[in-house]
Amino acid sequence: APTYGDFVKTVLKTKSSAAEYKTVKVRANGLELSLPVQHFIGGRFVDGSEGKTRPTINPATEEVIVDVADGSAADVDGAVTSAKDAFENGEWRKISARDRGKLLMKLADLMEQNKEELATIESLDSGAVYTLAVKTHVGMSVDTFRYFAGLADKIEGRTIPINDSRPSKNLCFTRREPIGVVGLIVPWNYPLMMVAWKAAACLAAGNTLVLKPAEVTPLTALKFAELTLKAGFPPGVVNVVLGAGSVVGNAITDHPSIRKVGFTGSTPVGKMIMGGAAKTLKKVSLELGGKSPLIVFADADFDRAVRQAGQAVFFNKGENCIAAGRVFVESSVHDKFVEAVVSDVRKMKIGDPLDRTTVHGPQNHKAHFDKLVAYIETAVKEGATVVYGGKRVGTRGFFLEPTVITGVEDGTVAATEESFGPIMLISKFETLDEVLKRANATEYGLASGVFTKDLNKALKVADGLQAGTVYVNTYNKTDVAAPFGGWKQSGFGKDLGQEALDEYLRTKAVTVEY
Ligand code: TAP
Repeated sequence: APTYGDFVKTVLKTKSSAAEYKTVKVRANGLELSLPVQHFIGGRFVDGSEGKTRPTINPATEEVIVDVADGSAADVDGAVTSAKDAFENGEWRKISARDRGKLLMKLADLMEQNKEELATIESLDSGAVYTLAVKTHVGMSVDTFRYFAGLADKIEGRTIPINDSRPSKNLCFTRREPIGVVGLIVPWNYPLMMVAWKAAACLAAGNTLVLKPAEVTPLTALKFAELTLKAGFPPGVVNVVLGAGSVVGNAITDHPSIRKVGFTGSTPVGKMIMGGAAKTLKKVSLELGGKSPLIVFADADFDRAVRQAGQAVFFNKGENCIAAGRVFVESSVHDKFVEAVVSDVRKMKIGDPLDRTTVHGPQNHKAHFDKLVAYIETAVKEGATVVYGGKRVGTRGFFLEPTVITGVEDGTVAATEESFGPIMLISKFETLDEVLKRANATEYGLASGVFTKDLNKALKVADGLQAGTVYVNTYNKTDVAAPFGGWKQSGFGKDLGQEALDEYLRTKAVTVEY
């Protein structure tokens, strides 16, 4: 178990400056962790204007890890002022695109060098299983920064054959320019990775940013800030303000000098952000909730479908935006499928996320755990059957058994609302047309999957599914190079892939007469 330390004065010397700030030392996972706990504004860790703090809780033990700053609208304003100054007057806009890419690459290298520490902090703060945190939470964050580092000097405009003003001639070309100060608001399920998915594209495009991590998982965002300092990012390019969505998030959405908000979170908050951003006509991109269907045909490679369906639902304790929210199984193999899934789930080791043999850790925080318990109760009230799990594990920590539920009727709360937890809902189907219709009968459209050996069926289903991502004979195969984002009320705008850069750029058309 971690031991909890006192404030320690930390001095970080970089080539150009020396920063002095508070950290808290924590021992966990055989490591001495050093946790920054203040806002990061203008290249310095600082207390908030109101001096308020709030605890961040370890979901495996329910103990306080550390107290961190709790910000205000004034703190956001300070961060925006720094970000604006860095964008308009600082070194950031003067360095070449290639040097910007090098800084991002350096940041990725530092993240990789510190991956054990980052993954341990993620595990303590979010309950992520350590082995997964190393590979996905941190590993994919490193890959994301490397991918966008490589794109920084490949942002190109076009030359366009407009009509000449005869007898003169005209040259028209476009420049792809950064937008300016960008606000990033991220959730708690992959705290560092959600920062990386947005910040890497945002910085590669040349913007400066003000980031608000989720209130319940602030710690890796602060380590990220510390690493930008070590990498040598100019002050004000990256700013982190901690605090509540209703205060700090709201202030970001409202701030007139922020020209774009990149948001990942729930659909209701996404709508509030879009409404708020309308007041100053900010550009927004929204990665929102999902209820992703996974369709298993009787002719699928059965063992693979069972294994992958388990991953599709239980990966990261179901706190995965693309988690398969509903599994449709062709009726002839339904019972066999349920049996096989339950047999796999039984073997999942639940416990301390830092233990290398654990595969299922605690849910992220108490409010979320309580919501999941209520969700299961609702499903049962609606007539569904819990065939496995559904109960709390132990009395300390927010551990929930991986749960398998059958007999979910279309149109019920369970069938239509996202759980965001380790709950597999299985329904039977008879025909392709029927299942496609049922799979699309949701306002969400984030991801989807289909398992079949029949190429025709696979392609027909892939054509018909209304979702930003379709997986065929696989699931969760997210790659930094592939665009990722929802349709319908799952939002708009892509993270990852070259398309993500568009979210953080604006086009200028320049016309010359000669
Ligand atoms: P939200 O409640 O939407 O929170 C997301 C972020 O928005 C948090 O930082 C939150 O701050 C902030 N926020 C809350 N109210 C705000 C407001 N009025 N103005 C501005 N910001 C505000 O979601 P959650 O509970 O953290 O995450 C679960 C949901 O996120 C699920 O629906 C899930 O599907 C979705 N999600 C989607 C994806 C993708 S990629 N589509 C990925 C992860 C999660 P606090 O710190 O106060 O909470």
